[in-house]
Amino acid sequence: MKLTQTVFEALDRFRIEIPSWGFANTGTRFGKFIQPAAATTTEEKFSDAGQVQALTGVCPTVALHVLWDLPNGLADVPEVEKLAAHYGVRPGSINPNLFQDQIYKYGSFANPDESIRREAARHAELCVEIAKRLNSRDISFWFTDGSNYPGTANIRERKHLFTEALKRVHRELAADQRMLVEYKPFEPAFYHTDIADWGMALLLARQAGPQAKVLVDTGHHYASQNIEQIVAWLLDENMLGGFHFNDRRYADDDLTLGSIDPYQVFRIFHEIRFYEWDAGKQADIAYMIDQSHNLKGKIEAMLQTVGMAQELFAKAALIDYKRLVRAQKNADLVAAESCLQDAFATDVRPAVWEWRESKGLPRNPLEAFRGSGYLERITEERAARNAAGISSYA
Ligand code: AFD
Ligand code: MN
Ligand code: MN
Repeated sequence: MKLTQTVFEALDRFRIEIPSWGFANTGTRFGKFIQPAAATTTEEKFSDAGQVQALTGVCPTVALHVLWDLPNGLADVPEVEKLAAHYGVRPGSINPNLFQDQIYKYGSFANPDESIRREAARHAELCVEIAKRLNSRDISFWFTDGSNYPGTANIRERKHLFTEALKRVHRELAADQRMLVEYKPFEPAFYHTDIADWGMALLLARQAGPQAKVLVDTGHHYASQNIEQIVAWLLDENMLGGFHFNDRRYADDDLTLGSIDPYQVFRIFHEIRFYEWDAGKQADIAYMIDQSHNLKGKIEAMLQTVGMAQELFAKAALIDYKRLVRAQKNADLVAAESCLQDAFATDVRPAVWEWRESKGLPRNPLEAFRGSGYLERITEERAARNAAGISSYA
């Protein structure tokens, strides 16, 4: 009973945001494999996100990418509001696009050309305004700014440009909004990336203002980095805004969560639960997915990730912190470690299935999706557009 009750309590509070771009055709720099059922319009993305929400009940918001989902900016807001109401999933974080236009070849906020920096600032302000109109709390910034060769950039000057630009964005925020600063060590810049690690993001967010926080994308770390240690530090500094969840073997591979290293995700959830146990309050963190699949079916991969996230979050909820703290204080290493390993080894799936049934949801969302006929229908509807290479992703 205790296990079921603990899992129920954990799942009752766990929500995770899905990315619109996770339903569109994407690829690597070596090409795209077009999927006939991929979403090619904002409406199709809302429709697919609506399916994931209807089948899981824990994805009430969909992250939007401004250029891809609102190509006409504010003029698209009424349409997005209509789609959200129709498909039962609300707009979530707003993602500026400061990396795709040709003008950003040498950067956005840190571009040597002042007129391009101004253009980037204008886009950022537009994104804040779109977020206001859509009642989105978070504007989530990721920058490709950096350089490809030594000696081609003044790293300190670029740091100052980012400080000024992020301060300017912060001044536009409404009182209940946040700006999330995402870091990434490399790609597409190959020599230096201006916001390359959690320390740089922390400093810039701090300088921008009190409503700026750090966003941790689990794929944005070197292979050996201890991500949960970064999470613990940011939590302790009250600077963790949220996550972009995905998995990776080598780089920012955007694989389905837990497909490579589920124990790492569990350890991240442990640090959050441990903080909450100590603080006696729930961490105000945005759990978001940032994945896109070239080979797996888009909706199936999203359902896999949501289910995995629920299971790992439920496992972390089983950790006995009283026992853990006692063992830590006594330097009883095996006992302390066992607190985590016992929880991780527990099969929470029956309790998760029960929780879903108690909410009137399918025990197995993936199976329910496969039996729904939705995939066959959208394949029929979208195959021609996908074959013609129509996409609102690129
Ligand atoms: C890419 C980037 C980054 C960003 C995402 C959405 O690596 O993670 O958050 O696109 O713009 O994955
Ligand atoms: Mn990301
Ligand atoms: Mn990424």
